[in-house]
Amino acid sequence: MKFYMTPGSCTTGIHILLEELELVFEVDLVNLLAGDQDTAAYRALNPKGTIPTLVRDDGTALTDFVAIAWWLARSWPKRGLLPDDAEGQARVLEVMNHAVGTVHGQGFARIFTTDKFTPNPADHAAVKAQGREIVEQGFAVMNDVLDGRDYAVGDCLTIADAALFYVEFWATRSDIALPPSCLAHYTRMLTRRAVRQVLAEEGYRV
Ligand SMILES: N[C@@H](CCC(=O)N[C@@H](CS)C(=O)NCC(=O)O)C(=O)O
Repeated sequence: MKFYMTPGSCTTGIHILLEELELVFEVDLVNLLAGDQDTAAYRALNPKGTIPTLVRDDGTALTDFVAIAWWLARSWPKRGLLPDDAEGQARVLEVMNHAVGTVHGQGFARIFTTDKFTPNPADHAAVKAQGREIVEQGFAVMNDVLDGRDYAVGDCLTIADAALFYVEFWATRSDIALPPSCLAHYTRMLTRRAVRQVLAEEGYRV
């Protein structure tokens, strides 16, 4: 498989899942600042011009964090990255959509890519502040969810934890304080071999 990723981006979450599953894959680094995601070759794989993209062994490309994570968990079910029951699976989706759609897509996106939300530089500070508020509210919700449990939906790692981890990682690097249960989750994730390996490979010392 070929994994299109950018160190320190949302693709870190998928990178962790690939390592947790001990899969063999090649990496293709996408330089977002240089506009690699807008080249014709990349758009042919992923017309949305986003990362992550995963090209599978049959040559087909899969895009979107939640879709890729779900496909990985379903394709290697013995690793148990997705609960068997409908309730557990729904809870996984609930956390993932919150982390990827709200905390990242609505919150951090306003902070990191402010100009996509307003054409007016005079509004940038307000948009960033709004993003920060969304992120903080998003973690407050997750803090209650995580209360009394080791991982996002119970005692075992699931694909939801990879989504939650990358937004927690961004918070620690953006001077946004994680509430206690999110910080405990983040710290627990950092004890995992796969997580440490991925961060080291992506150039981070934690
Ligand atoms: N909802 C999509 C979007 C992911 C996303 O926003 N990725 C960012 C990087 S973290 C991106 O591709 N940005 C492209 C750009 O800024 O042009 C997904 O889950 O894959």
